[in-house]
Amino acid sequence: MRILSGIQPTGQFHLGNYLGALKHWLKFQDRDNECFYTIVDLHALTTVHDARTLRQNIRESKIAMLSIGLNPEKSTLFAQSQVHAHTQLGWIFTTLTPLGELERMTQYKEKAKQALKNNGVNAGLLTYPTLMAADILLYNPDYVPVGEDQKQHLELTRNIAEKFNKTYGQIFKIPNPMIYKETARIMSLQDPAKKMSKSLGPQHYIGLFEDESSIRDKIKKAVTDSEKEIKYDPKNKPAISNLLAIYSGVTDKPIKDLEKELEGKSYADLKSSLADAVVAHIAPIQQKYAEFTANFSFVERAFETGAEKARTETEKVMELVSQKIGLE
Ligand code: ATP
Ligand code: LTN
Repeated sequence: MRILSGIQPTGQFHLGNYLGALKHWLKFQDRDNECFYTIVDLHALTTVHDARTLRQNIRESKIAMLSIGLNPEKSTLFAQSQVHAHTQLGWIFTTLTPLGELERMTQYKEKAKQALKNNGVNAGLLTYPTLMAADILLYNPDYVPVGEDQKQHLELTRNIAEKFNKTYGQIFKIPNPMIYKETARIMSLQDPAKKMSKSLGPQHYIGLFEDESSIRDKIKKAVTDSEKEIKYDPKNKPAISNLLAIYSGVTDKPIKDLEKELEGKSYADLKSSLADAVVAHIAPIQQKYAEFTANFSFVERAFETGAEKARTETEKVMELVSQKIGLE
Protein backbone atom coordinates (compact mmCIF):
# COMPACT_ATOMS: atom_id res chain seq x y z
CA MET A 1 0.00 0.00 0.00
CA ARG A 2 0.93 3.61 -0.46
CA ILE A 3 0.69 5.87 2.56
CA LEU A 4 1.07 9.63 2.85
CA SER A 5 0.68 12.00 5.76
CA GLY A 6 1.85 15.38 6.97
CA ILE A 7 2.44 17.43 10.08
CA GLN A 8 2.80 21.16 10.57
CA PRO A 9 6.04 22.47 12.05
CA THR A 10 4.20 24.85 14.34
CA GLY A 11 5.88 24.02 17.64
CA GLN A 12 6.11 21.02 19.87
CA PHE A 13 4.96 17.52 19.06
CA HIS A 14 2.49 16.51 21.75
CA LEU A 15 0.53 13.45 22.88
CA GLY A 16 -2.39 14.58 20.69
CA ASN A 17 -0.67 14.56 17.33
CA TYR A 18 1.65 11.73 18.41
CA LEU A 19 -1.06 9.27 19.51
CA GLY A 20 -3.62 10.49 16.96
CA ALA A 21 -1.36 10.29 13.93
CA LEU A 22 2.42 10.00 14.21
CA LYS A 23 2.47 6.74 16.13
CA HIS A 24 0.34 5.15 13.43
CA TRP A 25 2.73 6.36 10.73
CA LEU A 26 5.30 4.05 12.32
CA LYS A 27 3.13 0.97 11.94
CA PHE A 28 2.96 1.38 8.19
CA GLN A 29 6.68 1.75 7.62
CA ASP A 30 7.35 -1.56 9.36
CA ARG A 31 5.24 -3.47 6.89
CA ASP A 32 5.69 -3.71 3.20
CA ASN A 33 4.34 -0.25 2.36
CA GLU A 34 5.62 2.76 0.49
CA CYS A 35 5.38 5.64 2.95
CA PHE A 36 5.72 9.38 2.33
CA TYR A 37 5.76 11.63 5.39
CA THR A 38 6.09 15.36 5.03
CA ILE A 39 6.63 18.40 7.22
CA VAL A 40 4.14 20.86 5.76
CA ASP A 41 6.14 24.03 6.23
CA LEU A 42 4.19 25.98 3.59
CA HIS A 43 1.02 25.31 5.55
CA ALA A 44 2.72 26.67 8.66
CA LEU A 45 3.16 29.99 6.86
CA THR A 46 -0.56 30.58 7.29
CA THR A 47 0.09 31.16 11.01
CA VAL A 48 3.86 31.65 11.54
CA HIS A 49 5.42 34.81 10.13
CA ASP A 50 8.72 34.90 11.98
CA ALA A 51 11.58 33.41 9.95
CA ARG A 52 13.69 32.39 12.94
CA THR A 53 10.79 30.66 14.66
CA LEU A 54 9.78 28.81 11.51
CA ARG A 55 13.35 27.69 10.75
CA GLN A 56 13.75 26.45 14.32
CA ASN A 57 10.40 24.65 14.24
CA ILE A 58 11.22 22.90 10.97
CA ARG A 59 14.57 21.81 12.36
CA GLU A 60 12.98 20.47 15.54
CA SER A 61 10.26 18.69 13.60
CA LYS A 62 12.83 16.90 11.46
CA ILE A 63 14.70 15.74 14.56
CA ALA A 64 11.43 14.74 16.23
CA MET A 65 10.29 12.67 13.25
CA LEU A 66 13.44 10.57 13.38
CA SER A 67 13.33 10.39 17.19
CA ILE A 68 9.90 8.79 17.31
CA GLY A 69 11.24 6.04 15.06
CA LEU A 70 10.56 7.08 11.48
CA ASN A 71 13.33 5.51 9.48
CA PRO A 72 14.62 7.27 6.33
CA GLU A 73 15.68 3.88 4.93
CA LYS A 74 12.07 2.73 5.02
CA SER A 75 10.03 5.91 4.61
CA THR A 76 10.44 8.92 2.35
CA LEU A 77 10.75 11.92 4.68
CA PHE A 78 10.79 15.46 3.31
CA ALA A 79 9.78 19.07 3.80
CA GLN A 80 6.90 20.18 1.59
CA SER A 81 8.66 23.38 0.43
CA GLN A 82 11.48 21.30 -1.05
CA VAL A 83 9.12 19.75 -3.58
CA HIS A 84 7.74 22.53 -5.77
CA ALA A 85 5.04 20.43 -7.38
CA HIS A 86 2.96 20.82 -4.18
CA THR A 87 2.34 24.53 -4.76
CA GLN A 88 1.94 24.02 -8.49
CA LEU A 89 -0.77 21.40 -8.13
CA GLY A 90 -2.24 23.27 -5.16
CA TRP A 91 -2.86 26.28 -7.42
CA ILE A 92 -4.47 24.12 -10.08
CA PHE A 93 -6.80 22.67 -7.45
CA THR A 94 -7.87 26.16 -6.26
CA THR A 95 -9.22 26.71 -9.77
CA LEU A 96 -11.40 23.60 -9.45
CA THR A 97 -12.70 24.17 -5.93
CA PRO A 98 -15.89 26.12 -5.24
CA LEU A 99 -15.25 29.03 -2.86
CA GLY A 100 -18.20 27.95 -0.72
CA GLU A 101 -16.61 24.57 0.02
CA LEU A 102 -13.49 26.27 1.37
CA GLU A 103 -15.53 28.73 3.42
CA ARG A 104 -17.41 25.96 5.21
CA MET A 105 -14.31 24.07 6.39
CA THR A 106 -14.35 23.85 10.20
CA GLN A 107 -10.60 24.37 10.57
CA TYR A 108 -10.79 27.51 8.41
CA LYS A 109 -13.63 28.91 10.50
CA GLU A 110 -11.74 28.26 13.74
CA LYS A 111 -8.40 29.58 12.51
CA ALA A 112 -10.06 32.63 10.90
CA LYS A 113 -11.70 33.45 14.23
CA GLN A 114 -8.31 33.35 15.96
CA ALA A 115 -6.64 35.30 13.15
CA LEU A 116 -9.22 38.08 13.37
CA LYS A 117 -7.95 38.77 16.88
CA ASN A 118 -4.37 39.04 15.62
CA ASN A 119 -3.25 40.13 12.15
CA GLY A 120 -6.42 39.43 10.19
CA VAL A 121 -7.39 36.50 8.01
CA ASN A 122 -4.91 35.76 5.22
CA ALA A 123 -6.07 34.06 2.03
CA GLY A 124 -3.72 31.13 2.73
CA LEU A 125 -5.98 30.07 5.60
CA LEU A 126 -8.82 29.72 3.12
CA THR A 127 -6.86 27.86 0.43
CA TYR A 128 -5.07 25.65 2.98
CA PRO A 129 -7.16 22.56 2.02
CA THR A 130 -6.37 22.78 -1.72
CA LEU A 131 -2.65 22.71 -0.91
CA MET A 132 -3.31 19.77 1.39
CA ALA A 133 -5.17 18.00 -1.43
CA ALA A 134 -2.08 18.49 -3.60
CA ASP A 135 0.19 17.11 -0.83
CA ILE A 136 -1.89 13.98 -0.89
CA LEU A 137 -2.92 13.41 -4.50
CA LEU A 138 0.60 13.94 -5.91
CA TYR A 139 1.55 10.60 -4.35
CA ASN A 140 -1.63 8.65 -5.17
CA PRO A 141 -1.79 7.09 -1.69
CA ASP A 142 -4.27 4.41 -0.66
CA TYR A 143 -4.44 5.66 2.92
CA VAL A 144 -3.81 8.90 4.79
CA PRO A 145 -3.41 8.32 8.56
CA VAL A 146 -4.73 11.41 10.41
CA GLY A 147 -6.65 12.48 13.50
CA GLU A 148 -10.41 12.99 13.41
CA ASP A 149 -10.07 16.76 12.88
CA GLN A 150 -8.67 16.18 9.38
CA LYS A 151 -11.59 14.07 8.16
CA GLN A 152 -13.32 17.01 6.52
CA HIS A 153 -10.15 17.98 4.64
CA LEU A 154 -9.82 14.41 3.41
CA GLU A 155 -13.41 14.50 2.14
CA LEU A 156 -12.64 17.67 0.22
CA THR A 157 -9.50 16.03 -1.17
CA ARG A 158 -11.60 13.13 -2.44
CA ASN A 159 -14.05 15.58 -4.04
CA ILE A 160 -11.21 17.43 -5.74
CA ALA A 161 -9.75 14.18 -7.08
CA GLU A 162 -13.14 13.16 -8.45
CA LYS A 163 -13.74 16.57 -9.99
CA PHE A 164 -10.32 16.56 -11.66
CA ASN A 165 -10.80 13.03 -12.98
CA LYS A 166 -14.23 13.90 -14.34
CA THR A 167 -13.15 17.18 -15.91
CA TYR A 168 -9.83 16.15 -17.43
CA GLY A 169 -9.62 12.37 -17.38
CA GLN A 170 -8.62 9.76 -14.86
CA ILE A 171 -5.33 10.46 -13.06
CA PHE A 172 -5.88 10.45 -9.34
CA LYS A 173 -6.67 7.54 -7.07
CA ILE A 174 -9.33 8.41 -4.46
CA PRO A 175 -7.51 8.29 -1.09
CA ASN A 176 -9.01 6.98 2.13
CA PRO A 177 -8.54 8.56 5.54
CA MET A 178 -7.20 6.17 8.18
CA ILE A 179 -8.49 7.26 11.58
CA TYR A 180 -7.92 5.12 14.67
CA LYS A 181 -11.02 5.26 16.79
CA GLU A 182 -9.72 5.46 20.35
CA THR A 183 -6.93 7.93 19.67
CA ALA A 184 -8.77 9.85 16.92
CA ARG A 185 -9.27 12.78 19.26
CA ILE A 186 -6.98 13.06 22.25
CA MET A 187 -8.50 15.78 24.38
CA SER A 188 -7.08 18.62 26.48
CA LEU A 189 -6.07 17.72 30.05
CA GLN A 190 -7.85 20.82 31.32
CA ASP A 191 -10.89 20.86 29.08
CA PRO A 192 -11.88 17.43 27.76
CA ALA A 193 -14.41 19.04 25.42
CA LYS A 194 -11.58 20.44 23.29
CA LYS A 195 -8.91 18.55 21.37
CA MET A 196 -5.42 18.57 22.82
CA SER A 197 -3.62 21.36 21.00
CA LYS A 198 -0.63 23.64 21.39
CA SER A 199 -2.79 26.68 20.89
CA LEU A 200 -4.86 26.12 24.07
CA GLY A 201 -1.87 26.76 26.35
CA PRO A 202 0.77 24.68 28.14
CA GLN A 203 -1.45 23.12 30.83
CA HIS A 204 -3.66 21.59 28.13
CA TYR A 205 -1.11 19.37 26.44
CA ILE A 206 1.87 17.15 27.16
CA GLY A 207 4.82 17.76 24.87
CA LEU A 208 6.83 14.75 23.75
CA PHE A 209 10.04 16.50 24.77
CA GLU A 210 8.92 17.90 28.08
CA ASP A 211 10.78 16.99 31.24
CA GLU A 212 9.51 14.33 33.58
CA SER A 213 8.53 16.59 36.48
CA SER A 214 6.44 18.81 34.24
CA ILE A 215 4.67 15.79 32.73
CA ARG A 216 3.88 14.33 36.15
CA ASP A 217 2.65 17.70 37.36
CA LYS A 218 0.32 18.20 34.38
CA ILE A 219 -1.18 14.74 34.76
CA LYS A 220 -1.68 15.29 38.48
CA LYS A 221 -3.53 18.53 37.74
CA ALA A 222 -5.63 17.08 34.89
CA VAL A 223 -9.35 17.52 35.44
CA THR A 224 -11.43 14.42 36.29
CA ASP A 225 -15.14 13.56 36.28
CA SER A 226 -17.71 13.14 39.02
CA GLU A 227 -18.15 9.73 40.73
CA LYS A 228 -15.23 7.40 41.30
CA GLU A 229 -15.40 4.60 38.81
CA ILE A 230 -12.63 4.25 36.24
CA LYS A 231 -14.64 3.53 33.13
CA TYR A 232 -14.29 4.35 29.44
CA ASP A 233 -17.43 6.31 28.62
CA PRO A 234 -16.56 9.39 26.53
CA LYS A 235 -20.09 10.85 26.74
CA ASN A 236 -20.52 10.72 30.50
CA LYS A 237 -16.89 10.54 31.65
CA PRO A 238 -14.94 12.56 29.07
CA ALA A 239 -11.94 13.35 31.29
CA ILE A 240 -11.35 9.82 32.57
CA SER A 241 -11.98 8.35 29.11
CA ASN A 242 -9.34 10.67 27.71
CA LEU A 243 -6.81 9.59 30.36
CA LEU A 244 -7.61 5.96 29.53
CA ALA A 245 -7.18 6.62 25.80
CA ILE A 246 -3.76 8.16 26.46
CA TYR A 247 -2.87 5.27 28.76
CA SER A 248 -3.84 2.76 26.09
CA GLY A 249 -1.94 4.73 23.44
CA VAL A 250 1.34 4.71 25.35
CA THR A 251 1.12 1.11 26.56
CA ASP A 252 -0.59 -0.51 23.55
CA LYS A 253 -2.90 -2.24 26.02
CA PRO A 254 -6.60 -2.34 25.06
CA ILE A 255 -8.76 0.01 27.15
CA LYS A 256 -10.83 -2.96 28.35
CA ASP A 257 -7.71 -4.52 29.92
CA LEU A 258 -6.77 -1.25 31.58
CA GLU A 259 -10.26 -0.92 33.06
CA LYS A 260 -9.85 -4.40 34.57
CA GLU A 261 -6.39 -3.62 35.93
CA LEU A 262 -7.65 -0.43 37.52
CA GLU A 263 -10.86 -1.87 38.97
CA GLY A 264 -11.46 -0.53 42.51
CA LYS A 265 -8.60 1.98 42.20
CA SER A 266 -8.92 5.74 42.64
CA TYR A 267 -8.50 8.52 40.09
CA ALA A 268 -5.24 9.39 41.86
CA ASP A 269 -4.01 5.81 41.28
CA LEU A 270 -4.96 6.09 37.61
CA LYS A 271 -3.05 9.35 37.27
CA SER A 272 0.02 7.98 38.96
CA SER A 273 0.14 4.82 36.79
CA LEU A 274 -0.55 6.91 33.71
CA ALA A 275 2.29 9.31 34.51
CA ASP A 276 4.69 6.35 34.90
CA ALA A 277 3.54 4.89 31.59
CA VAL A 278 3.86 8.19 29.70
CA VAL A 279 7.33 8.86 31.08
CA ALA A 280 8.47 5.30 30.30
CA HIS A 281 7.11 5.49 26.76
CA ILE A 282 8.72 8.77 25.86
CA ALA A 283 12.08 8.35 27.63
CA PRO A 284 13.69 6.51 24.68
CA ILE A 285 12.22 9.07 22.26
CA GLN A 286 13.80 11.88 24.27
CA GLN A 287 17.11 10.01 24.33
CA LYS A 288 17.01 9.74 20.52
CA TYR A 289 16.15 13.43 20.29
CA ALA A 290 19.37 14.32 22.10
CA GLU A 291 21.36 11.99 19.83
CA PHE A 292 19.90 13.35 16.58
CA THR A 293 20.33 16.92 17.78
CA ALA A 294 24.03 16.19 18.21
CA ASN A 295 24.12 14.64 14.73
CA PHE A 296 21.98 17.07 12.78
CA SER A 297 23.91 16.59 9.55
CA PHE A 298 22.55 13.02 9.40
CA VAL A 299 19.02 14.39 9.82
CA GLU A 300 19.52 16.98 7.08
CA ARG A 301 20.87 14.35 4.70
CA ALA A 302 17.91 12.07 5.38
CA PHE A 303 15.48 14.88 4.47
CA GLU A 304 17.48 15.87 1.38
CA THR A 305 17.45 12.30 0.09
CA GLY A 306 13.72 12.11 0.83
CA ALA A 307 13.03 15.36 -1.03
CA GLU A 308 14.95 14.07 -4.03
CA LYS A 309 12.81 10.92 -4.10
CA ALA A 310 9.63 12.94 -3.66
CA ARG A 311 10.61 15.27 -6.53
CA THR A 312 11.18 12.34 -8.87
CA GLU A 313 7.82 10.92 -7.90
CA THR A 314 5.92 14.20 -8.40
CA GLU A 315 7.56 15.16 -11.70
CA LYS A 316 5.91 12.22 -13.44
CA VAL A 317 2.50 13.17 -12.04
CA MET A 318 2.88 16.85 -12.93
CA GLU A 319 3.79 16.02 -16.52
CA LEU A 320 0.60 14.05 -16.86
CA VAL A 321 -1.46 16.77 -15.12
CA SER A 322 -0.03 19.50 -17.38
CA GLN A 323 -0.80 17.48 -20.46
CA LYS A 324 -4.36 16.68 -19.34
CA ILE A 325 -5.27 20.27 -18.49
CA GLY A 326 -3.79 21.75 -21.64
CA LEU A 327 -0.68 23.48 -20.35
CA GLU A 328 1.49 21.76 -22.96
P1 ATP B 1 -2.34 21.89 17.01
O1 ATP B 1 -3.82 21.92 17.19
O2 ATP B 1 -1.60 21.41 18.22
O3 ATP B 1 -1.80 23.17 16.44
P2 ATP B 1 -2.80 20.59 14.54
O4 ATP B 1 -3.92 19.61 14.67
O5 ATP B 1 -3.15 21.92 13.96
O6 ATP B 1 -2.06 20.77 15.91
P3 ATP B 1 -0.65 18.95 13.48
O7 ATP B 1 0.13 18.94 14.71
O8 ATP B 1 0.01 19.26 12.20
O9 ATP B 1 -1.79 20.04 13.52
O10 ATP B 1 -1.42 17.57 13.31
C1 ATP B 1 -0.76 16.44 12.82
C2 ATP B 1 -1.67 15.26 12.87
O11 ATP B 1 -2.03 14.98 14.22
C3 ATP B 1 -2.98 15.42 12.11
O12 ATP B 1 -3.28 14.20 11.47
C4 ATP B 1 -3.99 15.69 13.19
O13 ATP B 1 -5.28 15.23 12.85
C5 ATP B 1 -3.43 14.89 14.35
N1 ATP B 1 -3.80 15.47 15.65
C6 ATP B 1 -3.48 16.71 16.11
N2 ATP B 1 -4.00 16.90 17.34
C7 ATP B 1 -4.66 15.75 17.66
C8 ATP B 1 -5.41 15.31 18.81
N3 ATP B 1 -5.58 16.11 19.86
N4 ATP B 1 -5.92 14.08 18.80
C9 ATP B 1 -5.76 13.24 17.74
N5 ATP B 1 -5.07 13.60 16.64
C10 ATP B 1 -4.54 14.83 16.58
N1 LTN C 1 -3.89 19.78 7.68
C1 LTN C 1 -3.07 18.94 8.51
C2 LTN C 1 -1.64 18.88 8.06
C3 LTN C 1 -1.48 18.39 6.66
C4 LTN C 1 -1.67 17.05 6.19
C5 LTN C 1 -1.35 17.08 4.79
C6 LTN C 1 -2.06 15.87 6.81
C7 LTN C 1 -1.12 19.12 5.57
N2 LTN C 1 -1.03 18.35 4.46
C8 LTN C 1 -1.47 15.92 4.02
C9 LTN C 1 -2.16 14.72 6.01
C10 LTN C 1 -1.86 14.75 4.65
C11 LTN C 1 -3.17 19.48 9.94
O1 LTN C 1 -3.59 20.58 10.15
N3 LTN C 1 -2.81 18.74 10.90
